[in-house]
Parts: sequence; structure tokens; C-alpha cells
Amino acid sequence: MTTLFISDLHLTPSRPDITECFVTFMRTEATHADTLYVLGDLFEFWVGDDDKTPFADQIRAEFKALTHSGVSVFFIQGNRDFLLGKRFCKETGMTLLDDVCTIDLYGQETVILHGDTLCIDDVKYQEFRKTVHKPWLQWLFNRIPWFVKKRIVSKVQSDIRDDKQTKSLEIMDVNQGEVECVLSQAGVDLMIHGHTHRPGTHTFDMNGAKKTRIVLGDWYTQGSVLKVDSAGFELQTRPFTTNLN
Ligand code: LP5
Ligand code: MN
Repeated sequence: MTTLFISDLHLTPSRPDITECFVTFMRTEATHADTLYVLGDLFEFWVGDDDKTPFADQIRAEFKALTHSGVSVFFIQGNRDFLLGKRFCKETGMTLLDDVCTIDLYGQETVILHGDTLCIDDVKYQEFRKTVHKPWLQWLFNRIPWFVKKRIVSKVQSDIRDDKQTKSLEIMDVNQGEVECVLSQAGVDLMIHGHTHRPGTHTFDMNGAKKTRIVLGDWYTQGSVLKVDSAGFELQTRPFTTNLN
């Protein structure tokens, strides 16, 4: 019995090295797992479930094959694929989870999330997030033709690109108080998230109880997988085999 967690792959047609590593992962070790959790930012940016490009179809096909082989796949939206919805999940057989979820991991209650909502010191991002998560705005946006949406997204991306450069690394990391708040609301000792691209395991004391926060890694230079079974957990990396040069 194995459960796998991945996040922050940022899949895009312009990075065949990441795609190849992902495809290998999906066709080999993922097929031997019982459950796969994708904790957001699977795509560099997901414009909408009406994406009919060959690349989108290729990724759909990988998930479809995996769920058909009997592996349960769960997805939590990230800040780059908050528009991935029920249609994509229906087409692939995976299950869309709420932004913050509590799961049972071999007897250990665990809270899982993308991680962007923990970065509350990044006030500009949180305001931006509140705007793009407005249901009425998403409802309207989802009714625009895909190629028009793509142009709108590119425009917003280029308008805000420089904004990130002005932020400190501390501001873009999780806020410890918010981490503790989410853990205590969930009533659990273990949290798993991605987003910050700072893989690692953090243990700390909270009101006399030991708490653990596992951060998943991104797939920018290598694959990154959290493997969990009844014996424990391990953050692992997978080398890219495609050379872009
Ligand atoms: O992912 P990463 O680490 O690179 O950066 C994130 C935060 N950035 C984002 C931006 C998205 O990737 C790009 C989104 C384009 C969306 C187009 C939407 C079209 C409309 C949809 C309507 C339903 O998530 C980054 C964080 C970083 O994580 C670390 O946590 O800092 O945040 C930003 O850089 C955001 C800026 O600070 C926000 C600037 C405000 C600009 C206001 C523009 C308003 C546009 C309104 C659109 C309707
Ligand atoms: Mn993210």
C-alpha cells in the first residue's frame, strides 16, 4: 500500500523534459500506488477545461489511463490551475477536492492543501487570489472562448510578472501562525503542501504536541515525489532524462 503526492509540475508544451519525467512517473511507479494526490500547479497555467490542445489531451490521457488501471487520483487546485474543474476530473476519472482537506494516511489524520493560502504575509497575492476566486467572475470567464481567455491570461501574467520580483523570500513563504491555525482547525498533527518550492520536513512544538509540515518540491530541474506507506514517508527526486540542449 503506497500513497504518492506531487505538486508544482508546471506542465507546459515548452518543457518536454518535465512532461517526459511526468509521463514516466505516471506509467511506472504511479501505477503501483493505491492513491495519487496532486496538490496543485500541475500546469504552468490552466485556462479552462475547454482546452482542446493536443498537449491538454495528452495529459488527460495519462490520468485517464491511471484511474482506469485502478489507482485513485485526487486533485487540489493551485494558484496556476484554479480553473481546472469538474469537467477535467470527469473526463479523467480523478476527484476534485476542496482547497483544504483532511485525509487518513495509514491511521494518521493529515491536512493537505496547495499552500498558497498559508502565505498570508503576501497581502498583494491574497487580494489577487480573492478576486480571481470570485464565483461570478469565474462563471463569466468560463463562458469566453478558450483562445480569448488565453490572451487575457497572457496579458494579466505579463502585467504582474515584475510584481513578484519586488517581494522578499520571507513574504512569499508560509506564515507560521497560519500553519498552526490550519492544523488546529483540522485537529491534526501532520500537514502536507506544495507551492513554496522549498521541499523539506519541518517539525515543531504546538501547545506541547509535536507537529510536522512536509513541503513538496517543484519539477523545474527534476521530478519530486512524496512517497507514504504504513512505515513512514520519504521525499524523493526523479532525474530528467530528456536533454533540452
Ligand atoms: O506561482 P508563482 O510562485 O510564480 O507565483 C505565485 C503568485 N502569482 C500568481 C499569478 C498567476 O500565476 C498568474 C495568474 C494569471 C491569471 C489570469 C486570470 C484571468 C482572470 C480569471 C478570472 C476568473 O499566482 C505570486 C505570489 C507567489 O505565488 C508566491 O506566493 O507572490 O503572486 C503575485 O505575483 C500576484 C501579484 O502580487 C498580484 C498583483 C496584483 C495585480 C492586480 C491585477 C488584477 C487582475 C485581475 C484579473 C481579473
Ligand atoms: Mn503555487
